[in-house]
Formats: sequence, C-alpha cells, structure tokens
Amino acid sequence: MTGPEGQLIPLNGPVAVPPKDEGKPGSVLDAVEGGPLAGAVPGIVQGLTAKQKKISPRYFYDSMGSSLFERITQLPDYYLARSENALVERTVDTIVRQVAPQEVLELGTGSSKKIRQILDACSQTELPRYTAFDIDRGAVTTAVETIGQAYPGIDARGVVGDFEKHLSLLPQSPGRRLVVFFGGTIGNLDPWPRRRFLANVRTLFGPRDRFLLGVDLKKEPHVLEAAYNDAEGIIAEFNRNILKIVNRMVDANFDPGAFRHQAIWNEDDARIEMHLIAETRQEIFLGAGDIAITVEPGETIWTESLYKLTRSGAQGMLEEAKMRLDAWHTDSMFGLALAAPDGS
Ligand code: SAH
Ligand code: AVI
Repeated sequence: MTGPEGQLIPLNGPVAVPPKDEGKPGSVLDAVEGGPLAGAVPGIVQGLTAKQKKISPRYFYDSMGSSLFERITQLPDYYLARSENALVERTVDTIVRQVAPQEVLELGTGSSKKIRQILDACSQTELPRYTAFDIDRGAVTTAVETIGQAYPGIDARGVVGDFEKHLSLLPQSPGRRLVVFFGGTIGNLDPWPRRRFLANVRTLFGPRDRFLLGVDLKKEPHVLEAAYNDAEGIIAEFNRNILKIVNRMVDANFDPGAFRHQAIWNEDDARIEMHLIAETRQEIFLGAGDIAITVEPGETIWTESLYKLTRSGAQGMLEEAKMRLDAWHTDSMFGLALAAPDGS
C-alpha cells in the first residue's frame, strides 16, 4: 500500500516484540515491552514543536479522561453513545446468531459497557473468549476484571496496545472472531492512518470472522457542534485534561486553566476539530527544561479530529480494505456496520 506521496506504508506498523505468551484467562499482556506509552515521548515532543501544535487523541484516556468520557456519554446533546447503544440493542441477536463468535475482540474498550449486550446475547453455557484491547492499561484491567466477574466461566483477557501499531501482535483467536470497534473512535483517524488501520484489521480475519464497527454520521453542523460544546463544560474539561497527561508524560508545565476549549465543524474535511486555545502567552518546558516552546495568546493546540462519515463513505473505506459491508443499521444519526472479509 502506498501513501499520499507514494511512500510505502508498513501494514503492521513498526516491528515490535510480540507478547511472550498467549496469555491465559484473566491475564493482561503488554503488546510491546513497557506498554504502548513507553516510546511515546518523541512523538509528543514532535507534535508540540510543530508549527500547528498537536497532541494525539490517543492520550486523552487516563483514569480522569476515561471518567470524563463516561460523563460525556450522558450529556443531552452527545447523541453518539445513546444512538450506538440502541442500535446494538436492536441488532445484537441477529449479529450473534449470524457470527456465533468464539472470540469477541474489542478494540478501544473504554468502560466495556456496550460489549455486555453482545456477551448477553451469546449462549451463557458456551461463552466466547473476550479480549479487551486498549491503550489505557486501567481500561483493560477493569474490563478483564468486570467482565470476568459478570460472566462466570468466561475466558476474559486483555492486551494493552495501540490499535494503530500493534494489532499484528494480538494472540491467535480460538475460532470465529468478532472484532468490535465501538464509540465512533474510527472517526479519530485521518484518511491515510484510517486506511492503514483497516488494512491491519483485515489481517485479523479468517473467512468466517466479522467486523462490527460504529461510525458517526455526517449531519447538520449545528447538531455536531452542539455534541462537542456542552453547556456544563465537561468536554472542555476532558479536552484540558490532556495537558495534565502530557505534563506527566513529557515532564512539562502546561497550565490547563490557561486554555479554552474549541470544537468547530470543518466542512471541507468533514470533521469536527477540537483545539485548546491559549488565553495568555506561555513558556512551556518539555523534558523538564530540555526543550522550550512558546504558546502565543490565541494560538491553538489541536487535540482531536472527529471525522463524520456517510454510509457510502463507510462502505467505500471497508471495500478498499478488502471487506464487504454485510449489514448496515442506522437511526440516521449513527451507523453500525457489520463487515466480512472479501470472498467469504
Ligand atoms: N468503546 C468505548 C470507549 C470509547 S473511548 C465506548 O464506545 O464507550 C475511546 C477508547 O479508545 C478509549 O478507551 C481509549 O483509551 C481507546 N483508544 C484511543 N486511541 C487508541 C489507540 N490508538 N489504541 C488503542 N486504544 C485507543
Ligand atoms: C472518539 N470517541 C470515543 C469520541 C467521539 O466523540 O467520537 C471522543 C470524544 N471527544 C470528545 N468527546 C468525545
């Protein structure tokens, strides 16, 4: 596969050490030694020293970020989680009957609440293996514990990794695999990384495996902007929390209180862009003083893109990754795609 300038895009990301063992029920493995955040510092510094300062949204989710995200899912204008949940509720029996999964692999697990609908619909005497995959160790550990407790006898295990880099390091599936990617998180990925991600997801599939993907849909800009600008300021708090995380990760001195939240619709690129806007001039030291950067008043740090798709866009991107759209469920706000590998 080639990128925008014709350069080769490695399908499996950087070469890394595979998990030493396949794990066992209840285990949490690191996809790479030291965890996915171990080598993150150079990338973060690169983002913060670029002309348009940037922080990747993959770093939003420490325990505070995850609990703020849970509060976001309850906000009146944040329809995504409610829509997706209702769509899953409506379709889960058919999907489970059709796929009869022997493993449910959940990418970007988060609170692992929605996955319960899938596990509830499975035969309780022949539960599939549940594998939680997330960059946040806390999310994976909690998912393995809570799912393990809620479904006695289940083989619940976890892998801490980056789904943009480490999918090839996942342990083998015991059989038919249902890969689930909820939350509209695919919307975080720019078009080229999204292609690479889907190509990597495709490598996880045998002919009887399936991909269940939640995608947020393009709609009236005012509805989208309202979803990311709540009156309570929870999303602003979620946005600013990334600076606390970066302070810890790269030993920096950002003052989150000196930044204002902004989420605006970019029609040309069909995405909400989330930024932090500096209210005052700040001198920031990274690596406890190794590198100094200045943030001017009004300057922004771009923290997240949330691409909004159409059904045909979703179908096109799946087909490009050699998958076929088998079913599409929608309430016109959000879409739930069930995809199969080509030729199956
Ligand atoms: N699926 C859940 C959570 C969505 S929040 C839901 O629908 O409610 C997004 C989740 O994806 C977070 O738990 C975050 O830690 C995880 N995540 C974001 N970027 C990631 C990456 N690059 N690799 C692995 N996990 C990632
Ligand atoms: C990426 N996903 C989990 C959320 C979304 O809306 O697509 C992230 C989010 N960002 C701000 N609020 C919620």
